This record gives sequence, structure tokens and C-alpha cells, in this order.
Amino acid sequence: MKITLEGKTGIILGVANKRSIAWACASSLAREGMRLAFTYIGERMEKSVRALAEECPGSIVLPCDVTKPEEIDATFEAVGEEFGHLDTVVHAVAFAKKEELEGDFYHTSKEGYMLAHEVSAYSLTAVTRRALPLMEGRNGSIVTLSYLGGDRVVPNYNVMGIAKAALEASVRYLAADLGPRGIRVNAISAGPVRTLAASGISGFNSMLDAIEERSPMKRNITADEVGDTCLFLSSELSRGITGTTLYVDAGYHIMGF
Ligand code: IMJ
Repeated sequence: MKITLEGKTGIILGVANKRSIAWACASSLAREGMRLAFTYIGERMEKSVRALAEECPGSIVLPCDVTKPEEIDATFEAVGEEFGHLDTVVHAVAFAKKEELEGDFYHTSKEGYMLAHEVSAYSLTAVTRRALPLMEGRNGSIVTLSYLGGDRVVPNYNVMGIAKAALEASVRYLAADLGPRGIRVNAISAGPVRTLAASGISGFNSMLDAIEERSPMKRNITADEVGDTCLFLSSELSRGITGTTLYVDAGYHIMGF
């Protein structure tokens, strides 16, 4: 099968800078001809996202704080006006307060728990609902990003692990809802990558070393490898796959030690 994304459109939520996994996803999709909408939060992100969007012909850039329903509404209204339809959603959004990503999990505050879930898990459902009218009848694909900390205990990942478990469960329920309409929903569980979301995490270096030592492929993964998996999940090549989590982790998750 010859694949092309020419004439298709997508929205990417979660690009912060050139090192973002979301940017690698965008690059892979744009390379095959997809026209993209990028979203950002705040002025600092706007600058760097606009600079990156320049590299993607025909792309647009929109503000979208996923905790604000009216902002999500406005984002998809603008996408509808600009593109008329939507084939792919890439959800690469997560946030927990810094103090929740260190020490023991049992210290997690109610506010910290709620915020992490609102931004990192509920937002997939909130975004999917608004994307739906634009995706109807086009056999589209929704892709979100997860991490092994959602199924195993990873030191310091804490409340984000609980949120990723909720995110992956959301993928299954959304896939069941949307399958009859031809829309697929999947997650990519990516191995650790040096991004803004991984900066300042204590023990990150030794984690990369451990993966190099223990993973079947004896190496870490790159954001580009996640980007190309996102391309696969967005294309007709993956037309029989929905509701699942694909591990792009050099095989690390299969090991018992
Ligand atoms: C994040 C925290 C603890 C351990 C971690 C991570 N490991 C990895 C990550 C081992 C790989 C990165 N990751 C998979 C994430 O999902 C990160 C989410 C995140 C990161 C931050 C940092 C800055 C901040 N809030 C955050 N919220 C979510 O203030």
C-alpha cells in the first residue's frame, strides 16, 4: 500500500519546543503531506511554536489551554473554519505540579491529583468530543502519548502515573465509542526522551543508563521514532488497530529485570 497524507489535516496539542515529542509527531505527519494546526499555552510557547510551524507548509497556530472549555471550543471552531475537516488529533499534553513529581506518592494533595488528571487525562476526552464533528466520515485517528509509569511504579512519576493509567483507560473507552464511526484511538507509550517535560527530573540520567543496559535493543529511543509511530497510527497502514497502547521503548517494558 502506498501511503500519503496529502489532503489530510491534523491538530497537534503539546508542542513546546524543537525537542518535544509532539514536534517529532508533527514533523513526521508534515513530511507525508498532512496540513497541521498547532496549539500552545502562553506567550513564550507561542513564539517557539510559531517558529516551528513555519517549517510546516499551510499550518496554523492557535492558543489552547485544555483546562478551559471555551478555549477548546474556539480552537476547534477555528480548525473547522480553516481546514473544514480533521483526520488526526495528536494529544501530547501533560502537567503535574513540580512538588507532586518528587518524594512519596502518598503525599499527593487533592488539588495536585485533580490538576494532573484534568490536564493529562480528562483533556483527551474533552478534545476528542470537540474534534468529532470535524472527523465524521473520514476514518480518522486520535493518538495520545503515555508512559510506562502508568502501568508500573517509576520513582517520582507519582500522580502522573495514575493520570497515565486513566489516560490509557480513556483510550479504550473512546475507541469503543468511536470505532463504529470509523475513528480509531490509540496511545503510544514512549521511553524516556530528553524533553522539557523530562527536565529537572531527579535520577533521569541513571534511568537512561539503565535502559541502555537492560532494554532488548540496548539503547534509548529518539523522539523521531515516536514521531514515525504516530505517523503509522495516523495512516491507513494501522487501519485495523484501535484502543491499544503501542510501546516505543526499545522493548524495555517486556523485561522483568
Ligand atoms: C516525569 C516525572 C518523574 C519521572 C519521570 C518523568 N520519568 C520520565 C518523565 C522517568 C520519563 C517524563 N514523562 C514521561 C512525563 O510524562 C512528564 C510529565 C510532566 C513533567 C513535568 C515537569 C515540570 C512540571 N510539571 C510536569 N508535569 C508533567 O512542572
